[in-house]
Amino acid sequence: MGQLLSDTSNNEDNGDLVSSATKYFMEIKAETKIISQETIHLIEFHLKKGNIQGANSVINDALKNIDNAPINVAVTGESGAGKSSFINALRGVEPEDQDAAEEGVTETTMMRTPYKHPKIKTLTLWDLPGIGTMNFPPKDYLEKVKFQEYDFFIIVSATRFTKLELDLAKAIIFMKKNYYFVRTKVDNDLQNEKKSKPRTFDGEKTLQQIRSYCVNTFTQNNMDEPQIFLISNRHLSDYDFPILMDTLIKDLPNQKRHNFMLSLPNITEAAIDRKHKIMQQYIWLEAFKDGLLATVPVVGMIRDDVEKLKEKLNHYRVLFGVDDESLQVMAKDSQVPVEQLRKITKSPYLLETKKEETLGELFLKYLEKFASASGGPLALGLYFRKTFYLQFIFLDTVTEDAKVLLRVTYSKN
Ligand SMILES: Nc1nc2c(ncn2[C@@H]2O[C@H](COP(=O)(O)OP(=O)(O)OP(=O)(O)O)[C@@H](O)[C@H]2O)c(=O)[nH]1
Ligand SMILES: [Mg+2]
Repeated sequence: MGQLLSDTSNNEDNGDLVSSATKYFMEIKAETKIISQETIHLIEFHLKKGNIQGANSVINDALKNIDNAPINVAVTGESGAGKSSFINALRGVEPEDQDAAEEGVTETTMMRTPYKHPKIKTLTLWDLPGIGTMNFPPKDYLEKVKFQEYDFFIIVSATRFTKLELDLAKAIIFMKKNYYFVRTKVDNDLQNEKKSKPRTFDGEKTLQQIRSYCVNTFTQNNMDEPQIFLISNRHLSDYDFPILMDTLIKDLPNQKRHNFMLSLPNITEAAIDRKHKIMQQYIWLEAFKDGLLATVPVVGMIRDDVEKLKEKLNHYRVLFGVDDESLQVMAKDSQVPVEQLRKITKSPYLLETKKEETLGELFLKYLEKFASASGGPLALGLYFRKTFYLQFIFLDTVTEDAKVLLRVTYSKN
């Protein structure tokens, strides 16, 4: 984040703005960018021409698009394949939670059922009946389940994929949508194998066997071997679940990546870091947009800023799963007392002021500390307002908290 502070160019120098924007976007990997290359070019184009208003409105539209673009995920598969469990895993809810997708051994999925993500309102996961149970040819099945509404399809199986599911995949491609084959319950397979062959058991080999067994069906049906993701809905940080998430993010259109990434459970430190990076991009865009129009640097902090910052911090805590409610759930799952979890995190105390001190004063103190750690006092005339630096500080704090909590609770599982 050092580069954000070192740039103190004044607002009228468009050359600096252009190079700063270009440099920032260049450093972000293509597969994690939240705005498209065309949008980046458009911003640069306006800036080069000195059309500040134009650049500002392009960023404004891009941010609105990121906030509002609906994401719809279709999850299909035969009864008992693990659809509900997969949906619950993606929504970060436990089966016994009130609005969890019902998991069970009986066939509970007869029609498509939408499940909204509890934190990301634009994300809906759709539980679809398996193609085998519907008795329709693929094209009709896709029409019935309203295929055009989804961003992609997850085809789930706890055994091998059926010929009908392979045909479904072909039909999905024909409709210009993406599909992903997901083989669930590999934890069960590994356990069974271990029981039956305790001496010669080799986990990697078993996984390889499951994979080639699945792939066989494709070659037998003259289809190219697709990537098959072997997962366990009970152990998300293991096997191919993290790779599946990376693949989904990479394949999504830029503007949908931000919310999808934020929706994902904190299963690994890499996943948390990814959330951090994606949120940083968003704040950066907001700050940059704001800075384009700011003619006078805002020196102090107004009460409105303070209120908004409070809201932001709380929002980040929820998104990163380090808010009070999440801590309670985590405490219950990991059997670590909630007070202990609170004690090892920093974000719950960020807004605690000492006697007589206002939040505004406290925030300025954070800024001073932050600035001196980054090598020097914050220069006036930054085109990023101070409130944005505070958002970066908050973001860093919740990220660190999420990692600390992951380490503590993971070691207990
Ligand atoms: N060990 C293990 N069990 C799983 C996994 N995924 C699902 N299960 C269990 O398998 C059973 C069926 O899972 P569901 O998620 O209800 O399957 P479904 O596809 O929604 O089934 P229907 O609603 O009947 O269509 C439940 O008891 C789950 O707890 C997994 O990855 N590993
Ligand atoms: Mg179900």
